[in-house]
Amino acid sequence: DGPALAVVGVTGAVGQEFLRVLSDRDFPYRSIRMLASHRSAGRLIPFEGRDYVVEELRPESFDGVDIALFSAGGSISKEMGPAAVERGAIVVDNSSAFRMDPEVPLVIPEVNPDAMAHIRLNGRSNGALIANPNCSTIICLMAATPLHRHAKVMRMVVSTYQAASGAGAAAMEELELQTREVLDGKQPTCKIFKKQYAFNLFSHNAPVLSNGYNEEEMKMVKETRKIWNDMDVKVTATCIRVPVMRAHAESMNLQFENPLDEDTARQILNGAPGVVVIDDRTSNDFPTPLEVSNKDDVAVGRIRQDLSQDGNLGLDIFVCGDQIRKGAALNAIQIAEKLLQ
Ligand code: 11C
Repeated sequence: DGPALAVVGVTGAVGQEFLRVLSDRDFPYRSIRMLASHRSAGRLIPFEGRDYVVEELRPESFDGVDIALFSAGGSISKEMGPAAVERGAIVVDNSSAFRMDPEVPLVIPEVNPDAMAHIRLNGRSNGALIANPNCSTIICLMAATPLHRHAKVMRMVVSTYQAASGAGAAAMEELELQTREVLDGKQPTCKIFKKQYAFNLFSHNAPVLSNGYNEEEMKMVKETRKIWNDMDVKVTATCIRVPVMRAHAESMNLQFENPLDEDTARQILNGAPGVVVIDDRTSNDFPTPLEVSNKDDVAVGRIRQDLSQDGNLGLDIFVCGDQIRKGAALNAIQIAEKLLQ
């Protein structure tokens, strides 16, 4: 029993993670369609004891589908998302295609579930779009929101250390290959990124805009305002790609309207759903990307008062979260779970 599902982009890194998360969480479904481009059509995907044939994605693929989980890039979402909605499916889209559309809720279930409260899975012909935020935004707001609720964030300065997975499975392969090549004294193969990635880091590969920020940085600015429904919150970000496989890290400086001391902040974060605190100063034990890889929770540490701000009005924190899981697939499936409630 349960809804009829479709997974769009099932052969990609996030598509494969959709399947793992559905299984891990015993998500109920009565049928599941595995959809991808013409190139992948015909491949067999084993899932929960059955082999599924990957079907080529077409508008008709959504006939009879209740929930469609999309992760096949923005242009596929723009083309096929509306086709799925017309056929009555609720699309949970992992791309940036619809995030800033005022009609489309942009949801982190722990943060703003009310934004999707009007969307219900009740029978057919109720198509709708729900957008999954950018991974860096999700990981940032998982930690910042509980503190924001308590003391109201006025300004946030974020620096990211982003993993290969954010650029897809091919980028993860490139990192592995380059690491071997460099250790073997060979010239590293640069296909996805223009610069050597292994043993290096560089500014995020998203296009740089006329204001000097890149698109990834501006996503953090705009998506935060929409998710918090606070057009006044000031966010400035610097996004960096680091040679880590699948979890992003972020250093965040928060400036509050009301005082918040570090012990209270630690307590708040300890009680926040989807957040785990790793903050042991004595043994210098703080979150790392490896420790959160393949995990659901976002880890927070280095929780300390910002000494440059008087009156306990600032905090510094360091956050790590699995980009493919909470940054993408898990968040989308938590949205789908809300639809079932
Ligand atoms: C990254 N956040 O880590 C990016 C990738 O808008 O969903 C995902 C881009 C997006 O590189």
